[in-house]
Amino acid sequence: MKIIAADVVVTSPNRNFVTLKITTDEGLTGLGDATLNGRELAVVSYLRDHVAPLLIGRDAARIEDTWQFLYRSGYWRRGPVTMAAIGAVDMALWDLKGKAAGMPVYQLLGGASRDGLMAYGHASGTTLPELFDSIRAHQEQGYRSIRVQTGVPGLKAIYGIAAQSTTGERYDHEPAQRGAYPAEEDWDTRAYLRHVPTVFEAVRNEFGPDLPLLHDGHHRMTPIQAAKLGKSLEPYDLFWLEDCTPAENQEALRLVRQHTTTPLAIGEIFNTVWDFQALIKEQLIDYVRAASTHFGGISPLRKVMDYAAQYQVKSGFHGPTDISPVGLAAQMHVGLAIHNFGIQEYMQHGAKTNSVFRQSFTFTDGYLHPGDQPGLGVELDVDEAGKYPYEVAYLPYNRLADGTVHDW
Ligand code: EZ4
Ligand code: CO
Repeated sequence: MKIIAADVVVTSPNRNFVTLKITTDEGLTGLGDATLNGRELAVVSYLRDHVAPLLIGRDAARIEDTWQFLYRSGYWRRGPVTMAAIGAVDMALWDLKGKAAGMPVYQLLGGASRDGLMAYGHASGTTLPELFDSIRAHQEQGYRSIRVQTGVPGLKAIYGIAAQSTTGERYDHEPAQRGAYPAEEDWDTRAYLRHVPTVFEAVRNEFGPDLPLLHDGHHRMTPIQAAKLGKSLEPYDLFWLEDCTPAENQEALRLVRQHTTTPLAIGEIFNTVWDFQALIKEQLIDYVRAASTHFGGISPLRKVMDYAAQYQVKSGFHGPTDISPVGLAAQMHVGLAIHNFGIQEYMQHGAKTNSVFRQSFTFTDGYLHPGDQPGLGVELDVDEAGKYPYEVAYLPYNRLADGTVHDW
């Protein structure tokens, strides 16, 4: 099974996506997600200029060898651009292997360890009534676990508050915004730390003790602030507190961990297993937030989870809308197969995205399943994709009241 073509497809139905399509001499095609939100074209160039030419003529069956070849022969290893490109190749080769075998990828990974993947959705609101409506709307869609983000009094625009759709069109271009310059948002950590516990108290009073609740700190706190938040949220029994400190300094989690029993999740911007090495070994986290797309694909995701299993650390793969349906399917196959699955983030793509990416996964009563089509179970409609050319879009950024740039 030789690779005869490796094409990069850029499309922007409800948001920008980069997809690698590998074709074999037997006429099979495999897909990989290479979407890097706000920096998409860098990965397009990495793939088109430096990876695709190396793939032609290679044996598509050699997934591990191809991964190691791309990772080690590149010399300048790691980083989001490199790992998104390698990840797309890895996913496409697993897709091809499944199609060649006539099996869904999870069967090749050892078969299902469960019937479905518990998914959490993103509820948000600028006020409590808006937030409660959003939680109820998610429950009506079947979600059994909910991420809660709210506005903070005094702050205008902050991460995680979805624009309320009036057109029925989903908001999945967020948090990136179309336009040639990043939008500016404001931030005040003290106001946030005061407000968030009151929100969780109100949510618990309204929805009871049972509903799993999650929260994303989005890298904005210092270790001692994060420790304080974790402690103040303990009465509300969170499923997890995510990205409480910036991803670069993993030692920060040691301090947070000493002070709170609120479970911790991190890793959506991590690229390799080495980023998790100390965090898992020292049992400083409870959930691995990596995404197949930004972590080098299915192969390394499986490896980090097998390592994490020794320490009872579970999965909580990153599933915002900037992970394409291909990337989402890839991590669903891993989640179904591994023993130490925790939860899967699932934001849902918009109708146009779903017309470009034909999917066979299901979402029933709050549980995802990747489906039983051979391979990943996602097909790309290239004609439909061609209707939506790339549009420049950037993630927002934060400034404090005095104008200082802050983590967003
Ligand atoms: O901000 O995917 O948990 N989810 C997140 C996401 C990230 C975006 C960045 O591209 O933090 O919303
Ligand atoms: Co996050």
